[in-house]
Amino acid sequence: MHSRRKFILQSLLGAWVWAFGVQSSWLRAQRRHRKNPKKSLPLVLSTWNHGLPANEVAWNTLQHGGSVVDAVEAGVRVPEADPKVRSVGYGGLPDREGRVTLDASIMGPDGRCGAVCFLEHIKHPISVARKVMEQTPHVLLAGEGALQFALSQQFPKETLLTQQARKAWEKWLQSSHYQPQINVENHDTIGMLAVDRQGDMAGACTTSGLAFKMRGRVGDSPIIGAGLYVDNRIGAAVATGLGEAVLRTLSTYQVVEEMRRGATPQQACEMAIQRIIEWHGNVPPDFQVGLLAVDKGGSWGAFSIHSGFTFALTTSHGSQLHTAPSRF
Ligand code: SD4
Repeated sequence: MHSRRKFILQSLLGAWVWAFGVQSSWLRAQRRHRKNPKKSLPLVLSTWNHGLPANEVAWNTLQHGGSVVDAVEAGVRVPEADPKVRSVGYGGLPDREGRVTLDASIMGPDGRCGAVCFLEHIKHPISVARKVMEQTPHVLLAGEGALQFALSQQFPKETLLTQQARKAWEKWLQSSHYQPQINVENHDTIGMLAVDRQGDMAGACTTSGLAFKMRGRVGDSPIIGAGLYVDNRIGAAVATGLGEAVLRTLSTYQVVEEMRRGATPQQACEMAIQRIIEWHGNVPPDFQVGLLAVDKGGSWGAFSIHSGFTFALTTSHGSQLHTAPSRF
């Protein structure tokens, strides 16, 4: 009994230390922004821990005169090329047939956007998405057609399945338990938003999607208004987590529309997460979704269903990793 009470007390103390330590870093950053909003621009915001090195490249691109579109493209190419990142580009976990299929989208300040989905053999789907935006009259190319287009644009055809990813797939095959849910081990799509000094903004989102998904499954990341949305007059938002939940409610479009109606980026993210929870019966769902948003003034917001959604923020104050507040 004595040790049980000690355990409960320790857990409560741990939760308090966690809440104070983690949440306060996020609150401090928001407060700093409110005091001096002008200093917050430019700004780069991206999902998960791998956002830190990605933000660095995006930030340097802006500092060297690149546009916001150049910045988000260059930024998310970092995890796309990193074989240790198991949910984006090269090294991403394959579908249940052992094939790596990628989804990506990009959207710029002029309202133009481009995307690819169910794309195989191309290490940088985000750059193919940009070519779709700039070189075609279309928004989204899929599968074989997307690959054909990429090859016509001189992207090299590569093997994206690494030894480690193959091993993970072979291990999965032993049980072949089909549970395409987002849990702690497999969520790390990169979504990135950048705002320059003038308040112009762009976003990018790239992923290998759910590990061991059904062949042909496409998530929210390449769908404009689901995984990514930018309206340069208002703000921008990006999503990570279970794509089906985001697709059902078009979360990033909702976030931007809430901001249009006067919500702050933080309030807008909270409203869109609430919509997902309501849609799924108003009980704590067994999946994760995280949202990030920015507005033209460089205010930003972050919110997730469950705790543990980290994001990287880079401003002239430097880069920090924060944990978003969450509903549960
Ligand atoms: C998907 N939203 O394909 C992506 C997965 C993800 O963090 O975001 N993982 O559903």
